Amino acid sequence: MSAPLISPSRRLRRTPFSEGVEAAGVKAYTVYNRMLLPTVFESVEADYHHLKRHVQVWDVACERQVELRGPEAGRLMQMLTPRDLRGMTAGQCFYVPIVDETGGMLNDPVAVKLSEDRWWISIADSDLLLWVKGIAYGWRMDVLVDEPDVSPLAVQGPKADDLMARVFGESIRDLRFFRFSVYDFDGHDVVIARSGYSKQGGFEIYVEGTDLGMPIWNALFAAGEDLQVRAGCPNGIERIEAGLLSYGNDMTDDNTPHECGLGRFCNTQTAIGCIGRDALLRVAKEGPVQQIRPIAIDGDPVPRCDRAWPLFAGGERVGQVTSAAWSPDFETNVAIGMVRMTHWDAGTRLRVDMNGTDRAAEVQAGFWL
Ligand code: THG
Repeated sequence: MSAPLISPSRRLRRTPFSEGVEAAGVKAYTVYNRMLLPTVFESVEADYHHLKRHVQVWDVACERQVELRGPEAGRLMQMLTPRDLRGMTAGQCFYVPIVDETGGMLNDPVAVKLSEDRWWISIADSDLLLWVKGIAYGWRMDVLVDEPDVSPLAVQGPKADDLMARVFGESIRDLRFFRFSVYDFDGHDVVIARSGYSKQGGFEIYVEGTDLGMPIWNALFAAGEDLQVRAGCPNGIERIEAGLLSYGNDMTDDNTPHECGLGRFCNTQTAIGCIGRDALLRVAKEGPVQQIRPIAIDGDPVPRCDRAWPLFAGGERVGQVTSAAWSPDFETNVAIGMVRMTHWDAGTRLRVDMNGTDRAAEVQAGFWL
């Protein structure tokens, strides 16, 4: 069965790396922040095995930056998230839930503190820029908010350190997790963080402008031939095994961070001035009544999960599966679901309705990676 194509247009933005992605034989894209995001090169399974053994270069330019610049940048950043940012220094990245006034998730980006008065918010797939601009304007804050032309390029996999050391120098091996530093590429300063949307280890290069895009892409491929470097993309199987959540899939603005299992990234008591504080203090006190859980689905490989699959116990609806894939390494279907408190204990047996086909499933104690 051949899937319908996506019609290209100016509205669906290309990236500084699109030329390289196309030359590498991209087979499928999704749309993320109105930008093309590759989803398949060889096959999702072949890409998965390669990611876990070698090293891949990912065009994740769709992780757009919302830049905050000015004397009140730090104050605005703290208004946006219930995570306490007081201990965060320039050079650090923080995974930060962003919530609205009801405590509903608006995005789950990575905040990059470039300096006291300059931040990047590396966003997931929702129009966060409009929310941030509205808040800054409404509060008459002394801060500029815009989307700079900054395109992350991820280098992920067990050989990422070796590849990056060849292109950016040995010192990059010393970079710690969720820290960034500035490295030289051909006389240009580039911000590089040790981070990325996989559990295989690696880096994210924040490429400023378009001109350096293909030169950096090409340098990585030229340096990594013997490391079997390939073009890749966030992998649908690996990220479920790892429990990395996908905004719009696994959570929406109907969910609180606590429901999403992101309570550990909230310090609502001490995050003074954050939007949604009262609402979150309530849910933090009572505890959520449903929460994200790893779920194994029995039997043969499941079809693509492109809508929520209801979860049942007996005749009662107790939640939904929001992401699922066959895992070759764990030889089971791995899934992420939102499950009601009454049925979220590890070992609970459930039924999942996959677009009309019923299957047995079980709540797991933890994610697979
Ligand atoms: N990198 C950058 N921007 C991004 C993503 C990214 N924007 C979109 C999307 N991914 C945002 N979502 C996530 C989800 C998980 C993580 C990062 C971004 C992540 N989580 C780790 C974990 O949960 O184990 C580590 C969190 C921590 O310890 O702080 O990395 O990938 N630039």
